[in-house]
Amino acid sequence: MRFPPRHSARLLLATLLVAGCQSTGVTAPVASTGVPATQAAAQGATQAPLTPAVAQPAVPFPQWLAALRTEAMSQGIRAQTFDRAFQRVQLSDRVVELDSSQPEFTRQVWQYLDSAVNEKRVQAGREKMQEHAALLNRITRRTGVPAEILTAFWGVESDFGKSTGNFSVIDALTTLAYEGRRASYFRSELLAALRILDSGDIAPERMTGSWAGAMGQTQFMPTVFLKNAVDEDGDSHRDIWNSMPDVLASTAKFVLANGWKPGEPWGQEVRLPGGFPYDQAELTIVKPVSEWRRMGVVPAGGAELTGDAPAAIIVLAGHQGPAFLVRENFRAIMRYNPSTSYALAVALLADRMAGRPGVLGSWPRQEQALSKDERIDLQQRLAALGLEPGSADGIVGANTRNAVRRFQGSIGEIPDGFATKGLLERLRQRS
Ligand SMILES: [Ca+2]
Repeated sequence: MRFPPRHSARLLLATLLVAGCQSTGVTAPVASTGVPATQAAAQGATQAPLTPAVAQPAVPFPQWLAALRTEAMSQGIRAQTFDRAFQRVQLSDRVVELDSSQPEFTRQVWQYLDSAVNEKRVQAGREKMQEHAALLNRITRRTGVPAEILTAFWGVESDFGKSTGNFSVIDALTTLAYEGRRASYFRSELLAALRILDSGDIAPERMTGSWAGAMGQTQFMPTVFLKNAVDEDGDSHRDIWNSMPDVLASTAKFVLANGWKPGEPWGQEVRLPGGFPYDQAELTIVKPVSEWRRMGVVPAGGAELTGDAPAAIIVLAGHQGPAFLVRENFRAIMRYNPSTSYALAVALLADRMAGRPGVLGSWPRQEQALSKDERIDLQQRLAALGLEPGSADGIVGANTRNAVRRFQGSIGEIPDGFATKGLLERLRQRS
């Protein structure tokens, strides 16, 4: 079984900024408020010293803008559209600051889930599902994406439209394309934003989003918008800022494009047997459900796993925390935002809104997150012992987790790969 990589809703910047969120499950990259991951990561960094922007613009801004205009014209964007969009363009110091800051501390997964999937949001989500029941039913009948999944994306992305970001998308993308660290990526997004303006979907002054250009209630980047935004209410505008039919139908289209399989669950919480081989608990290790069943994995709240679908087991906070069996639809959620914590938030919020139970296991809440310096120290000490944690970048990914497992195994601990303060202490005593 393979889960092919696809284009994700937002830039990989999110992944880079938030300490290895891609598959670590150790950190929680997205803000509770539904602020996009990119913005959230930077917000978490307000205590950290800011480093200067990496890229220094090579050409003066007017010259750069003239070249962009030529390029836009050559792509068929109308001069009128371009000139109106840039009439009042302003480079944003705040955007540069957010782009160049690195979070010093990341939240533990349960801290993130406490805010992303709390009782208040579950209740708000249930009310939204009732309010938009007819619309959701229509989209679900057509696409096969469950109403609670669509509503959960809406809740986690923008807190049901309350938190969509107030940056001018043109200002933000222009700043990042001109002097950001990933200029060519943002230049493409800026040109895509101009195509959206050219098609008349939204006026430039109403095109708002996060500091990184994630737009509207779905937090689509402009290239994602061009492929997936839908005019569901038939007014000839794809309006993910103000039209609920457009917001939910666009979400459904994107979720389907990301590989959502109608009729299948995202997965479920499970209990692992004593002696479970924790080196198998990685998103990349996929086995049929029947194989996990043979290994003694059982549903957290039920009797026996059923079926034969391909699935992985993930353990986001070590053997003391809950475990989840995740199927292909979990990967589809991750293509919206490549983070296990994010995907779990969407999945659990959907479950709760649909009346299914939340997490039954308990998180090891006494464990404090490692700081960036501590994560680097951990990696350097693992490397010194020849345990191959990968580069000492402070990002706890699969390599670091595997090195932690080797160290845990060597001192007789359960090799769950969870990097705790206690583990770092034991490592320090040995090196
Ligand atoms: Ca519309």
